[in-house]
Amino acid sequence: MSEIAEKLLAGEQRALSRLITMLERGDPAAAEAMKAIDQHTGRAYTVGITGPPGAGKSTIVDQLTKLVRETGSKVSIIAVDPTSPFSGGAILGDRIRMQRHYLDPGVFIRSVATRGQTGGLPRIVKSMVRALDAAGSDLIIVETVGVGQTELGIISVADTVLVALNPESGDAIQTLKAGVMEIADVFVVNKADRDGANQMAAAITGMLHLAASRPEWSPPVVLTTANTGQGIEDLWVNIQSHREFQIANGSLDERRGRQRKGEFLEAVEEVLAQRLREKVKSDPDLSATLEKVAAKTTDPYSAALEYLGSGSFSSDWLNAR
Ligand SMILES: Nc1nc2c(ncn2[C@@H]2O[C@H](COP(=O)(O)OP(=O)(O)OP(=O)(O)O)[C@@H](O)[C@H]2O)c(=O)[nH]1
Ligand SMILES: [Mg+2]
Repeated sequence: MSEIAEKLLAGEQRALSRLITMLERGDPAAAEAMKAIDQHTGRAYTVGITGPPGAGKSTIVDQLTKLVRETGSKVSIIAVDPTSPFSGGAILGDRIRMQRHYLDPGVFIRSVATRGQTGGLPRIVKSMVRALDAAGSDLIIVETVGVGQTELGIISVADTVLVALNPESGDAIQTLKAGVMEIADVFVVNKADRDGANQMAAAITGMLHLAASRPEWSPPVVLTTANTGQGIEDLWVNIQSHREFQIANGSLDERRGRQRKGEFLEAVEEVLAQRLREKVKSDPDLSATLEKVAAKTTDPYSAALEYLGSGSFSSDWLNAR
């Protein structure tokens, strides 16, 4: 077994940090360690939290962490930050929001910058969750911001998805329309100290009745005032209920299996896309086809099918490195 995997499984905090740094750098040795720790994952519970900017997600995470730490459980927090690597605004905000946990050895906090990258959740987040799991975290919380693919991508890693909204957020209905309704396991109406929290909760419940997409689990709507801690215990009780529900009916294993299948397909896509980019540079047949498409000698879609059926696209292409 790789040395770093061995140390990580033995609970060495430094090995965990080192592996995550290796993952961030795309170090090929990280893959070997990930392979070795895979069989040692599945014990941790992963909670995702998403919602519009400023909804209070980090404040909720901070309070949940405080609550769960009181039971002695180890908590890890991954903040997925969509800002550019240069602004660092959200990361700085999170540091202030969660500073009371930075000196606690039972809490691990790491930010992942998406650097404007579009598409689902950065793949590194899934690897990080597995590494944290194998290293002995009991609860892993992943925070993502915004409405879009990254936000919906939280479903690919979380056992329970929390969607945080605010009473005044006029974008709430918009948010719910953007596919978030389908991924939420628990709704959190945060900033319940402001006007309209109950109406907001009722509106969400109404929409859930209309959609009735998952009759077996109706997502509860929890009111919180995260900066005072009000409602956080209730939220934690609802997260645990969802966990127990999924364990009892076997859907947790199913969910995790689906996530792993998705990750496999994503990895295949990623490698194929990478090879295609290399081919565009090096394969004269492909360059000739591209020129024909550009000159309207052939249409793009037929040309693509023809190329895929041609000798150029052979096992040789697939095996190319
Ligand atoms: N009045 C009120 N303010 C709150 C509440 N919860 C959080 N806040 C404040 O709302 C602001 C944003 O909170 P964050 O926790 O940083 O929100 P976030 O959703 O993590 O923000 P981003 O990560 O930047 O999207 C902070 O100033 C918090 O102190 C609440 O329940 N009531
Ligand atoms: Mg935040």
